[in-house]
Amino acid sequence: MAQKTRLQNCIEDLSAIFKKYASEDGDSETLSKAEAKKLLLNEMPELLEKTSDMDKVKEIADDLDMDGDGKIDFIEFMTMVMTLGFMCHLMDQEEK
Ligand SMILES: [Ca+2]
Repeated sequence: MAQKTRLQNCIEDLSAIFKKYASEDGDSETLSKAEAKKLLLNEMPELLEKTSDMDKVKEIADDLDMDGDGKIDFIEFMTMVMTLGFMCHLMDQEEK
């Protein structure tokens, strides 16, 4: 098999990160609010550095649940990743 590209590895990593946190309770297909909070705190520490109060973390976790079913599915997680990627891209451009 051909060696995986960086993009392929990135996509696999995203899926693995989602699974890692989603699997902490019985349902590995979705993140509970507690799992989402843990993911944000562990994986996006710089994002949350300035907003260290837990209310803000809860607010972000609530915002991720776009359909309001109380859980964050993979599509909702990927929407967050896409938004963060877009924000990083904009910040990079501003620095130039
Ligand atoms: Ca949801």
